[in-house]
Amino acid sequence: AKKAAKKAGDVVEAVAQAVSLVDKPVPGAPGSEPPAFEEPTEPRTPPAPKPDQAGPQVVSATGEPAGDDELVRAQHGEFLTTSTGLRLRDTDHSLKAGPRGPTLLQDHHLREKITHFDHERIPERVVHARGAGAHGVFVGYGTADAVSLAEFLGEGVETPVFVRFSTVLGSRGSADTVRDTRGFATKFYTEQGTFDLVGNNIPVFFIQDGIKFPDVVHAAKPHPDREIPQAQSAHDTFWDFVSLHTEGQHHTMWNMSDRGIPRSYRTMEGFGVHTFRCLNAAGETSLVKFHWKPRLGVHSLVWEEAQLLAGLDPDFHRRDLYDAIESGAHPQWELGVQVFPDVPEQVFEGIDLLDPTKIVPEELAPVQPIGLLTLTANPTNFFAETEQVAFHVGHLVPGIDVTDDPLLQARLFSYVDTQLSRLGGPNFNQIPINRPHAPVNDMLRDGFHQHADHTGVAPYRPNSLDGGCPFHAGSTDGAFTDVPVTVPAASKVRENPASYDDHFSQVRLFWTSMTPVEQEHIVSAYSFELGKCYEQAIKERQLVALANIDDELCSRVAQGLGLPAPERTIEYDEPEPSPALSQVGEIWPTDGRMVGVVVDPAGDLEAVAEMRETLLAAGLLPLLIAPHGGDLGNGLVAQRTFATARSVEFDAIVVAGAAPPAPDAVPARDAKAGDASTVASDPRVGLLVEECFRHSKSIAAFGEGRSILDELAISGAGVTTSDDAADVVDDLMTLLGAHRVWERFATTV
Ligand code: HDD
Repeated sequence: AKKAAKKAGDVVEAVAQAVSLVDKPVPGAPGSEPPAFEEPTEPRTPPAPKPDQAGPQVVSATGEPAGDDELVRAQHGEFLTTSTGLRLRDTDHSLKAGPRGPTLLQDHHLREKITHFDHERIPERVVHARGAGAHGVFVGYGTADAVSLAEFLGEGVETPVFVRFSTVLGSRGSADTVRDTRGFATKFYTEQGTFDLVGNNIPVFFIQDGIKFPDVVHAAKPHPDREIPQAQSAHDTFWDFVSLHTEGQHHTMWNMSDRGIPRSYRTMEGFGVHTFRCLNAAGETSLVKFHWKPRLGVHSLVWEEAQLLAGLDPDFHRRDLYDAIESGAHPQWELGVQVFPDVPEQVFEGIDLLDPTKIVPEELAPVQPIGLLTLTANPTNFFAETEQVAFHVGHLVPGIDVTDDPLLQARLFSYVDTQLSRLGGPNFNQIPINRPHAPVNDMLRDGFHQHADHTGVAPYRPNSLDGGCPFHAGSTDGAFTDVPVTVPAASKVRENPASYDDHFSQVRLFWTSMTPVEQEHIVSAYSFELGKCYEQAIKERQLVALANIDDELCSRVAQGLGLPAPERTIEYDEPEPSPALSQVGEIWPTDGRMVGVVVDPAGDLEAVAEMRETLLAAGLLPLLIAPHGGDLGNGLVAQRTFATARSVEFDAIVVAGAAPPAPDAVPARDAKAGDASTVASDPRVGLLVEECFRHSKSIAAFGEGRSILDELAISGAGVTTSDDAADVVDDLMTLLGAHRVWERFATTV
């Protein structure tokens, strides 16, 4: 080693000489400063693997749990080895003919390392490529027993789950806060086999028949020539498709509403979208729609925030989910069902239950809670878990079956098929994150990436050589029963039922269910998106669709585009609004909400410390923003500086007491982090507060902080000030429960 070090030293010296013409010190050269950090020379006791590192339990071909040794692939052994377990002396230098000579082909370690690296990437998902996942637990309430015999829904039954949230359109590296639908896919590792509920945060879909999925996705993805825009629907091909294909108008309206820009994955509803068929222990069936209801309520960003975040923190939703779980603010959703009688026509109150472009308003069929999901742990390895998880609407358990919804029927094909190229073969259910927790005893054999060491000689039925195993299970052994639904005699056709022709009544239902402020946001979203289109004909055609939804909506958007508002072309019965669709008006828990606190190190730090404790005790996350990082005094540490903080990260802002500016202070237009205390005059404080005001967030100030609000002329609804920090904290909690200061938004609709 000494010899090698000497040689390395020689080389460094040579380099140092070679570059000596440039007047720069060479790190590591003889005589230069030693490096600040030394690499450890002794192996340390490796950290214990996290509990979730083991992945779901592996079950061998005989149904017996496999040994732990088969699972341990984590990086916690003492010595570096090759993939075949050979201990390595050096992974930093390739084997060469002399220090300056060519690299030798025989260097297996070099080739293994580079080859493996070259193949590290797998194709991203064709849709829903960008996502974030988490582990958790689902606990059944037992209330679903009347409709489903699924054991995991039984009272108190705990089932491990993995949930993946996603955007639909963007690539893996795209921003989280774009206007888009969000995926909400849940894998329940039940003892009767894996059940996947592969839903979205929007209860309807663009198309009624899965055969059109490639069309809608091709239209919404970036243009094939320039591959722009990334993760956006604001472009010609998307609006071309939905304006021609008016069954997409309902889903589009949801995307243009605040639902298209969620505040957090934690504050989204989830929907199974399709109607499913459930079977209870008495053999009775019912039709069911699944809903996830977030405990924190349904909340959204405002459009400007979403746009700013896409640049300032493209990982906003991913980070929010991760941080909330790490901080113990475990996100929760109740699973609920709307239940309908399983009548032959599969229609409820005139709504075709097999049409995935329709909802059933909660006022007509209440969502009945059947269990609670809590996300408790972040993935240990993003690729292994979040990237490799493979969902499938066909992963069902006894008691839950599919219906003939033609969108669902096509999905039943697509989800296995896509994994063949994405995960490289048919054995993706053997990947740890996809492994069932129920014993697996299939007769699927061989294929790429086969990990099971199957025993026995007869993977076929019937057989006598393996004792006739495996046997069929009866329904009393927990077998899945296909519900023997009668299919009416019919001709083979490529047609939809007539009920599918109503493309507008429920879009209007959604529009009329919104409060004025939500309608205002919808008008702005359509105006923005269509304003980004180039083709006049597309804008005009979409305006006709809007005219068929609502006159006011159409004329406001037309005005924004500078086009005449067209006449309505389609008549239908006026729908009854569904107030349950609105996000405004309720008060929700505030756990895990982020509060930015502007602190002046020269101000009243005792009051700040006290307020911080109160906010933490209430489950909120206060982040101190100061002119400089590090220690602020009184035990307080800055988490953000004026250079790193931006309002969009916070749900509310508090301006804590600041020392008054010196009488001759000049507004520090170019103030930087680390400058002397400039809180009262720093324009970045003004920007923080003004943006929060514009985005209708709650604002509080106490002590001297009030003068900063006065200076900025910030007052009115949602602005709370007091001498005493305790008063403003109380007010702030109440304001945050409503999510936004709704009355502050201007409305003209
Ligand atoms: Fe899909 C992924 C949700 C219609 C074909 N879909 C995917 C994911 C979600 C949904 C949440 C991401 C799963 C994950 O996190 O891995 N998809 C939906 C919903 C739909 C829907 C709620 C309508 C109600 N999907 C749909 C149709 C087809 C597909 C009609 C094809 C006919 N979806 C796919 C896919 C994906 C997928 C190509 C891409 C990656 C994957 O499956 O694993 O197979």
